[in-house]
Amino acid sequence: MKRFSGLNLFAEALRGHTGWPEHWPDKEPKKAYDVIIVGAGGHGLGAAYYLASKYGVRNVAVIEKGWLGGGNAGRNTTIIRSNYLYDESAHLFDHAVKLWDGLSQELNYNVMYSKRGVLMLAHNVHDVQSFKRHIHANRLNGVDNEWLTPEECKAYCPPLDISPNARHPVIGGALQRRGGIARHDSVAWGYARGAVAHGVDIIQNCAVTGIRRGPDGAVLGVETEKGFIGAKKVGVSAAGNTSVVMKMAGLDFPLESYPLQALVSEPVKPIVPCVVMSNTVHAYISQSDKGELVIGAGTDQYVSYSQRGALHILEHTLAAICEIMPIFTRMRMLRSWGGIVDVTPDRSPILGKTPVPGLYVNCGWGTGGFKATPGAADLLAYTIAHDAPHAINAPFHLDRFRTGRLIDEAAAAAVAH
Ligand code: FAD
Ligand code: PYC
Repeated sequence: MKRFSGLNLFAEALRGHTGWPEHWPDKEPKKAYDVIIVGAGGHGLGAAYYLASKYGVRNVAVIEKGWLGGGNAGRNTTIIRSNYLYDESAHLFDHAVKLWDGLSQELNYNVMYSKRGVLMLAHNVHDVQSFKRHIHANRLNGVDNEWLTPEECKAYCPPLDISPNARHPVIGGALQRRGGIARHDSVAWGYARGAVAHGVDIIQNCAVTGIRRGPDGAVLGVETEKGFIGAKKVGVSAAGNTSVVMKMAGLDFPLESYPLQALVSEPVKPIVPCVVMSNTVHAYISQSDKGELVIGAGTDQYVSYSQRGALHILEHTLAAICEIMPIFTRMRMLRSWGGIVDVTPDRSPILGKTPVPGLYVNCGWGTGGFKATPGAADLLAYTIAHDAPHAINAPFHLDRFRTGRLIDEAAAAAVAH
C-alpha cells in the first residue's frame, strides 16, 4: 500500500493523483480462510488489522452484509473517554484510550483524535456523589478525572448556563482531559486500508446467513450470500445484529437491540471547545471540525432493528441542550439518524470465547463502543490468535451472566443510557 507522505502527495499532485491504489479492492471470497470476522465496523476491521499486523495471522477475511463502516461505526457521535467506575471497565476502556494515541501514525491515516476533554455535568446531589466516587476510583486506576466547580465548568466551556435558577443547574462537573472525539469514518477506513495492506480480504455486500458446525460442535465456516466459506475460527463483531448472528450457531445471547439517535446542526464557527455530557437529562454535545454541533440522545424505550428512532427522544434531547446552553435556542438542525445498539443486562461488553469451539464474540458495547474501537479490536484479535482471552478482557466473558460476576456499569450510571 502506497504510504501517505509529503513526498508522495507532492509527486501525486504533479500527475493528477492518478497513482494512488484502491484502498480496499472488491474481492470474491476464497474457499477458506484461517480466520473470518463477521462485521466490517471499526471493531471487526480493527480486529482483522491487528490479527494480520500484530499477531501474525494473515489469511483473514472480513465479511460485511452492507458497506464497510455503514453500521454504528459511521453513525455514532465519536465520544472517547475511559472514566468508568469499575476496575475491569477502567482497564478495558483505558487500554483503548492509550491506543487512540498514535493510531493515526500507526495506520498512516488521520483519524483526527482530538483530546479536547469530556465534561460530565452534575445537576443534583446524587450526580455530585456519583461523579466524585468515579473520580477517586479512576485515579486509583491511573485514569485522569477531576472535579470542577460551576465557575471552572463555565471557564472550560463558555456556552454553559451556570446560573443557579437554570432549569438544570450546573453544580459541578467531572472532567477527563484525555477524553475527546475522533473522526468515525476515518477510523473504519484507516483500519480497512491497514488490514488490506497486510493481506486481509474485505468482502462487502455479503451477509452471513449461517454458521456451519462439525459433528464435534466446532466451527467449520460460515454460510453467506456468496456461498459457504470455510474457517476454523470465526469472530463475530456484528454490534446491533449480534444476537441474530449468534443464533445461527445455536446460541442465545443476553442482548437487546435498541435504536439510538443523533443529530447535527447547521455549521457554525467554533463555540463548543470540548465534549459536554449531561447523563441526568440524557443529552450530550460537541462540535465537529466542519462546525456542526453534534448532539446525541438516549435510546428508544422499545427494542427494534429499524435504524431510526422516535421523534420525542430528539425533542427531549434538544430541549435539554437548550436548557443547558440557551445560546443555541435558535440553531437549526440539519439531519438526524439512528443506529442499532446491542445492550447487555449490566451494560458492559462481552468479549471472548463462546461455548462453541472456534467461535469468538465481541458485542454488547451498547451506546459506548466507539471509544473502545482500538482496544476491542486488539483484544478480539488477541483472543482469536491465542484461543484464550487477554487479562484485560477475561472478566468480560459471557459466563458472568451465569456466575453472577457482573460488571454493573448500568448501576454505576456512568453513561447516558
Ligand atoms: P458496527 O459499525 O455497527 O459494525 C457491525 C457490522 O456488522 C455492521 O457493519 C453490520 O452491517 C455488520 N453485520 C451485522 N450482521 C451481519 C451479518 N449477518 N453478516 C455480515 N455482516 C453483518 N460509542 C461511543 O463510544 N461514543 C459515542 O459517542 C457513541 N455515540 C453513538 C451514537 C449513536 C447514534 C449510535 C448508534 C452509537 C453510538 N456509540 C457511541 C456506540 C458505537 O457506535 C458502537 O458501540 C460501535 O460502533 C460498535 O462497534 P462497530 O463500530 O464495530 O459496529
Ligand atoms: O459512551 O460516551 C459515551 C457515549 C456518548 C454518547 C453515546 N455514547
